[in-house]
Amino acid sequence: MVDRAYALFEEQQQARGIDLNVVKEKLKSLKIETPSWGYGDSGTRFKVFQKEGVPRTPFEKFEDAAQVHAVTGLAPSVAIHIPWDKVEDYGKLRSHAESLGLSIGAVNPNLFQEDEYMLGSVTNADAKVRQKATAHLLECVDIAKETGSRDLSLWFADGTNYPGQGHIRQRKTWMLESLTTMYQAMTPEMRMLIEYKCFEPAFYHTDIADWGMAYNLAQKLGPQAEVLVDTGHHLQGANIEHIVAYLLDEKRLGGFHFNSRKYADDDLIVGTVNPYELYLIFYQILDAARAQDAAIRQNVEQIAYMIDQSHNIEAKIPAMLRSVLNVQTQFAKALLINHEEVAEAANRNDVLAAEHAVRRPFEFDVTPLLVAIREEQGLPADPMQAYLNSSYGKNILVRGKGGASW
Ligand code: LRH
Ligand code: MN
Ligand code: MN
Repeated sequence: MVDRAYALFEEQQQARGIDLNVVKEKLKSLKIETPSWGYGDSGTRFKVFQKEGVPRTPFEKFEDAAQVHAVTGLAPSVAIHIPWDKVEDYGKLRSHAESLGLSIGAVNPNLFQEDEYMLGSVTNADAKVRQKATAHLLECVDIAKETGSRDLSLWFADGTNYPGQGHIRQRKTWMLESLTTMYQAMTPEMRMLIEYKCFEPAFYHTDIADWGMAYNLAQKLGPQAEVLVDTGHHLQGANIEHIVAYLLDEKRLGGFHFNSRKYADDDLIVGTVNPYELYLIFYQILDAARAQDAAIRQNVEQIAYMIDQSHNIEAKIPAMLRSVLNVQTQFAKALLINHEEVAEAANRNDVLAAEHAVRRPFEFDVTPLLVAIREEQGLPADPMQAYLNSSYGKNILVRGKGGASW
């Protein structure tokens, strides 16, 4: 049955000039990092619901993450957040991850949960607070050495609620000073990914509010600094795929924090609210993968695809499975775009034909393709069902309630 569906699908794609063997290889190379904090209890400012079976330690978070990778083959690394994932011995955490077939991914310093940071961390008017914040950034560089992580992923809650509360230009200088100290401590293999966010928790101004500010910092710091695009961190209507194309052309796209939103930084499961946006992001990436400039193509190869979600009402492991599978589905669809067809229509100034060439693959059902690659990789054809059929979700209930939370 499946074979017939695949044969039909292949015939349809061949007629459009798409070679499914190439598509399959690219699909198999997709890797998506999941966040340790996505396995713990998290929520909104109104309530964090405590779920039964939530990991109690960073070690247990990795055990849950291993389940996501086992049935999808898509999620071999896990990002950590310090101090949420603080442990005595990071070498031990690394060995634990490796014993589960995982690696430790991006190290995320946390400069937003201590009382001292209420009025800013690296941009605080108090020099002692700035020094403490910078020391934490340096501690995270050391942790990354122990965990074998390439990426240090930076997000600052720094900002103000009222005009005059802080001196915007002075704070910009302090931000650069602190990041420069951190940059100099990094090994040549490391990358600093600078994340921006338009607002929240600060509501008047945020020190790194948009991609342009992050890009400017990255340029000043040097080639190991790049921009991190969190899909939830833009004002309504922002054209994220345009930002992606622009940063790729500048060879400064470090990676993504994928999630979905309807209103603000809602941190919902990626691909649930606006799958077409995700598809169009992949369209720009795949277009850049065909660029003449080898440096742009190299940037595409280095993109870190990461999930950043807070599962409030959802069961954590199935929610994470849904996320990585949704990313895989949109990537698969985008791989079916015939770029020559798009270019040919655009060059003729045929607006409707160009739009059609981009949109059409989004409308295909890629299930036969996904089932085919999963079978070739020895993975379950339906990873979600395979997880739900396993006893893992029931077995972890012995952990009880009150596990890790942010
Ligand atoms: C901020 C953010 C950032 C944090 C994470 C928990 O909204 O996106 O990446 O590290 O959430
Ligand atoms: Mn994020
Ligand atoms: Mn966020």
